Amino acid sequence: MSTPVYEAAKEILQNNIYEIMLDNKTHRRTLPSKEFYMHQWNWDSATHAMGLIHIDETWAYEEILCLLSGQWKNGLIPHIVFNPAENSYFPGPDFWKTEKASGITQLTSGITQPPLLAISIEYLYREIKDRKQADVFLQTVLPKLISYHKHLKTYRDSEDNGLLTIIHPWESGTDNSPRWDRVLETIQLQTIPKRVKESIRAQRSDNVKGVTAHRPIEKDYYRYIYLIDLYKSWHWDYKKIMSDTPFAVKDVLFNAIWCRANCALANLSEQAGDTKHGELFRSWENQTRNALHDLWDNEEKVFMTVDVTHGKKRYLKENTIANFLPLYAKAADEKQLFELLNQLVDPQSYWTPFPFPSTAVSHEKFELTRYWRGPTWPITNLFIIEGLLQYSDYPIAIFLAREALKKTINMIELNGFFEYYHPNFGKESSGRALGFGAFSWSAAIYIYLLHEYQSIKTNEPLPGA
Ligand code: 2M8
Repeated sequence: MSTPVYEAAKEILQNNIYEIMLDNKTHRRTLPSKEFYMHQWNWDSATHAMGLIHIDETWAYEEILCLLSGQWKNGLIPHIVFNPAENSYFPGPDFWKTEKASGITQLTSGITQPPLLAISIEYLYREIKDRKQADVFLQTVLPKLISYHKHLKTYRDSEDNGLLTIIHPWESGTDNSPRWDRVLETIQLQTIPKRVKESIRAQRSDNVKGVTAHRPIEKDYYRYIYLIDLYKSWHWDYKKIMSDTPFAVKDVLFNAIWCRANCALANLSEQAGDTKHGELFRSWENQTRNALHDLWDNEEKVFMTVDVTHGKKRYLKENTIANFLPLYAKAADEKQLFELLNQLVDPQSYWTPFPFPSTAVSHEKFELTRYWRGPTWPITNLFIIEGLLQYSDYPIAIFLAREALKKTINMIELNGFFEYYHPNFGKESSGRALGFGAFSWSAAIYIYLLHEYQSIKTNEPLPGA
């Protein structure tokens, strides 16, 4: 495959490679963007590898192995693995101070991100041409994936109801989504220590390097950093964090990925001849699918987020992009599917000129250009496309998957590889591409989509359909 845009995508990924020597080993990772994100992010890297596998297989394994080198002794795979020589990103390793708790030499954050990794690894395993190498790769990564999933299940679902709890908005990957507003509001700004506020004033730079109006607002940012400071003061003791955190939420997006990741891990375990783990992860997959299905609210027609902070059970009904993620986990029944499709094709909700906005356009909290409160993101488009393809018995779902694919590819080709995009170009023709540029996530997703769905340009059935 070689078109100028495809070559540009490869070039971005190549330019974003970052190498460090640690423990006498070279670690090669792909940064999200040199304009700001100078470290390795968990679910970005899981996605990068799905594009990299089509360029250079070794590079794809290295991306994953490098991420896994940040795995804590207790199984947690953190959301950032830091490059020690880079100090422009805030909050950096000095702020997180996770060294003692992690038990490893890599410097990392202390929270995780949507557990996309098993899904990515299953895809790599399928795509690797040298089958011997594929098995070596699987043997290396499988025990680490298993310990990550067991860690999440133990600490994040101790009640065993199938839904994991996230303890920071950043764990959802959709940082400032309106889903978090009502939980974050309970953290009084006056209770945030002065020194935390001072560090933010002195060091926050995303809103200076990027466009302030497109980034999370200050009040939210204070709470993000406060939560980190709090967990640090509890020495990253996850028992304490889970019982005392002021932010504990069962998120639909995170759990839909968890469901599908357990399916991937069950398949990988079976592939490796480990039927016991195969059965275990299959049971987790089914348990989460049923729990997601039951989060449906028939009045608002949304899958609800559950605030479980301090033992409460408060259902939140914000209509955001997370609402479509149960499709990705095949957790929606026929009635739910049709309700979701109605919203998807409604220009007042999600069918904007460049779909799918991260919050429904009709939502009072929708903001056209502010990060995860309105803009369109390639990663969530990918989930929606592949979610629709889960419903291949319904020609309308397949039709919409094809339309969504074309629109996503077109959006990237027209605007280049940016962090996120204006969902409704309208008059603002100068502001179509938003966030930081030369963005690896968008480049990798573009490459992945082109390879995975080559039939897009024809009318052949799509894979999975
Ligand atoms: C954004 O999140 C980081 C914090 O993790 C940030 O704003 O500094 C989110 O879009 C997240 O989903 C993404 O993984 C990360 C790197 O691209 O940036």
